[in-house]
Amino acid sequence: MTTFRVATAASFEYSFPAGKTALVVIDRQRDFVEPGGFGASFGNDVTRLHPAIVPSAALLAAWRGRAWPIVHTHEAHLADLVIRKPGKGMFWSTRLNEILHAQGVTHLVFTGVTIEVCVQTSMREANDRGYACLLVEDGTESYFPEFKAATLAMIAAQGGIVGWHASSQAPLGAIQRVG
Ligand code: TIU
Repeated sequence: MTTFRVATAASFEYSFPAGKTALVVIDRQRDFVEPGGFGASFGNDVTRLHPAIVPSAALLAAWRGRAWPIVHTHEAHLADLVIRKPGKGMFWSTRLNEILHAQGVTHLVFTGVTIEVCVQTSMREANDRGYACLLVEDGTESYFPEFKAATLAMIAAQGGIVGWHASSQAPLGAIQRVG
């Protein structure tokens, strides 16, 4: 099995196996990135999330082109809270862990919004379940720049206590070099 190496990841090299690494796109929903939605209802500047869209799309194209696993989550709430991803983390009250295990997925590459809420919670849940996780720095965003900086710093601190982070060009470049 081909293994791709991301030498520039923080806080040390991350490597991921072809076909066993799922690309995760957390809650890339109009509710968070467009005027009139949930995010805007709190007075947030939704345009702050827009830079994450193109890098995330580039990774999606790479994963789709190779038929590798992709996870799109969708935050949705009904009165009974049983539907899709009802919480902040993608594993709580979903069948995702079973689905990933059935496909032999061991590594997760994270994009989506927002970094300090659903992305970070999902990555922490994944780390606790034994997945090796890379957060794509330019494929995720926050309404609050200081929260983005803090999240990136805290996940890679203490020897990568939650996982790794790198720019989208790092995994894309690794994939393109190997083919
Ligand atoms: N998907 C996600 O992060 N849900 C949120 O509610 N995020 C906020 O930043 N509010």
